[in-house]
Amino acid sequence: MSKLACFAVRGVIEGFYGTPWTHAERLDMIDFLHRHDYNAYFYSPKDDVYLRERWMEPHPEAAMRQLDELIASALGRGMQFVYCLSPGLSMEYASPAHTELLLKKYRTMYDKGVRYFSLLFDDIPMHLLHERDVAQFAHLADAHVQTTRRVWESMQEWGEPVKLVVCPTQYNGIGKEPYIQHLGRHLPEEIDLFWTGRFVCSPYLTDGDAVRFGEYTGHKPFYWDNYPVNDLAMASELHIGPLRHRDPDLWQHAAGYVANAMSLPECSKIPLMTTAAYLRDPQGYDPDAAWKQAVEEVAGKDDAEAFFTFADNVQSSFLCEGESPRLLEAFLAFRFQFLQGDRNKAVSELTLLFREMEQTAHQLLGGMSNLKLAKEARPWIEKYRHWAKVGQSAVALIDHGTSGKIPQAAYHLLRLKQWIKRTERLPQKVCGQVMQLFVDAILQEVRKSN
Ligand code: 14T
Repeated sequence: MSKLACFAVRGVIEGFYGTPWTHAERLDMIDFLHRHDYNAYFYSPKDDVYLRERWMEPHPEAAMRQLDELIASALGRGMQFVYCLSPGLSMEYASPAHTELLLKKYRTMYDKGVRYFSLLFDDIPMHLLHERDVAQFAHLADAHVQTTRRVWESMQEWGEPVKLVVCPTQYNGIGKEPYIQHLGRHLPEEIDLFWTGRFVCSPYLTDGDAVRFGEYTGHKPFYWDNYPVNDLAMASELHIGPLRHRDPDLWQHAAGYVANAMSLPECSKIPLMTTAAYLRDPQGYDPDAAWKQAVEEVAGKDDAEAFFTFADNVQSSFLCEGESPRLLEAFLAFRFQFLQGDRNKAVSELTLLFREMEQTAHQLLGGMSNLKLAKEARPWIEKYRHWAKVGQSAVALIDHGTSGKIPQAAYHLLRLKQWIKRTERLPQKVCGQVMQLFVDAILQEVRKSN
């Protein structure tokens, strides 16, 4: 591992909305992260109420025992366990009592050996909510500066050195917005600031943006990369494609990097392995090569090929616009063959392709060696199987419809419509627009010939 060309902090954050990982999943993930050269796990599930809504209250005893185990597991591997609190929904920044409560929660973790903390102000209103805060602070950034400074100063008195990273309320943009400039310029340099780049989910993370952020805030950005997370409006997408478009020089201008994962931990491992490859060697990173390797490791040797065939149709996200490249190529070849060349050959090749697609789906649904991966990906594989059925009916339709076999064509048209209806009921995004385009083209061709 080229230790020099590297992000100092390389982490994964459990920072999504939705079902948090189970304790067993977390332990497994910490081990996975360690094996892939990550050095930090950020504990911040949005749905652990004791981190957000009920941030003032101590974790229940059972949860505390599990936290003990997670901390031991991370520290035992030489990794950081980062304890994150999100008090912004209810905290009165002007209240010394609230600041004390916040510090008490951090201190409990400090006493357990945690030395890395995060204070999150994301996803709250951009203005002050409490009357006393409005009276005491010039604006939200002012309140966040004062609170953070107080927390930081108290932590300094605890003895051992600690790290603190803050998530600003405005965590994306160009880095010169008034809120983030004020926050950055009034916080000590040692405190890091999270930044998701230009957007919440940024298609590109560039060194130019990182440098600008640094110039205007006085802090190198700590990248919070919202990939592979698939919560909220992205829930129908399964983000198993490789990390893309992160500048090879980003690490030089960044304080750290953390990937926000999906609530599906086993599926997350595929993109997270590609991210590990990027973090290990940003210059030499090859997304497609890393992806292939990741699928081989996570799906296992026996299922890798089938899973990869499937995954080729489940890569679209804000990182990657194109979908189903191999399928699309096959359609284009089919159209050419069908119109200009050997019609029968065109039909039989595409029939075979859709049969293989169905077989692939069956293999994955029937018995993958990685049961957990199979279970998590199941709804998307089901959708894939449905598209295979749509494809088979569509090819049968065009075959009969353009050769004058009207009764057979009518039968396959009916079947096609049934399968389309069933397929449309499944919300999972698979094959993007590619299958729809294909079906539309077929229907048009059949109409033409009648
Ligand atoms: F803290 C931030 F950097 C951040 O990204 N916060 C949340 C994050 O926890 C969530 O998983 C992620 C992806 O959906 O985006 C942020 O949450 C949002 C962002 C929005 F713009 C939730 C709703 C939004 F409209």
